[in-house]
Parts: sequence; structure tokens; C-alpha cells
Amino acid sequence: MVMGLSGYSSSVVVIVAIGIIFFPSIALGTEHVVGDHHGWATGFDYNIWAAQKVFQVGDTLVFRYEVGQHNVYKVNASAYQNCTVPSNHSEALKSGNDVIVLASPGQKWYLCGVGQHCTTGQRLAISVVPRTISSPPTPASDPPAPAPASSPVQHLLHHFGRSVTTKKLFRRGFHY
Ligand SMILES: [Cu+2]
Repeated sequence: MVMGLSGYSSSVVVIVAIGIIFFPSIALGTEHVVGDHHGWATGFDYNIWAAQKVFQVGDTLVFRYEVGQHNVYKVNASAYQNCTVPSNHSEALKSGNDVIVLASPGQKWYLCGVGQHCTTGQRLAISVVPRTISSPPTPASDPPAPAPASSPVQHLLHHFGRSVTTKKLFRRGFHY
């Protein structure tokens, strides 16, 4: 049990470390403590909580609760609707401080698999939007960055801050 947990923790650390090395933008994400001070428990409306938040790719969800009282399953839409607890219990997060990195945009669903907690409201549905750069959105008239041959680096730049980085590159490139 203890070995299993520590093995799990170290693989999470490795995954997070890899994420920070290769995708620095992830490190800049917002940490959302689910339910704020209420934590992850029964007797709370997580829909109201989620409606007041913006979840961006690279943000993290933190589920806090007393170990053994609750757990966290990531589920699909119908399991969320019907409070279907996955039959594979090893999918459950149960550390009491479960951190989930929101790695892709789209709808995400989570529920507690303990007792009838889900049907009494302990479930969370969120919509993750692509990360925006903190500067205001570029106007539509902005000329598209001339892209010569596509390379893996340009592909990455395209995803992680094209508007800033390629402008810098091109300023340097046409310096004559
Ligand atoms: Cu619960």
C-alpha cells in the first residue's frame, strides 16, 4: 500500500517535471482548489463553483479531502450524468491532495466514487479552454507570419506563443 502510493507519487513528479521542461507554459497555469475552502466533499454545489472560474490548458485542479473519506475519478459525460463509478478502482485518485493538470481543451468530468456522494452532488464538470497569452488578442488584420518550410520547432512555436516569438525571430532575420 505504502509502496504503491510512493511509486505513484514519484511517477507524478516525473510527469510534472517533464511537463515543466518541455512545456514551460504549463508552469504558469492557475491552481484551482476544487471547492475552495470547502474542498472536495458532499454538501457543496460544484457547478456553481465551476461557473465562476475560467479553466485554461496548463491550469491544475487540486482535490483536497480527508484520505479515505472521498476519492476522485475522471469520467466521461454519461458516467457523470448517471454517477457511474468506474469498475476499475485503480483509476481512483485517493491521496487527499490529488493534483490534475488540465493538459487539453474540452469538457472534463470528475466524480467521487464513495457511497452515494456523487448523487448527492459530489461531482464536477468543467470546460477547459486553450491558453491565451496575457496580451490582448491580436486583431484579425494582423498579417499572418510568413512561414517557410514547417519544422518541428516552428510547429511548437505555433502552439506556444507564435505571436510573440516569431515576430522576434523575423525582426532578427531581416536585419540588413
Ligand atoms: Cu465523496
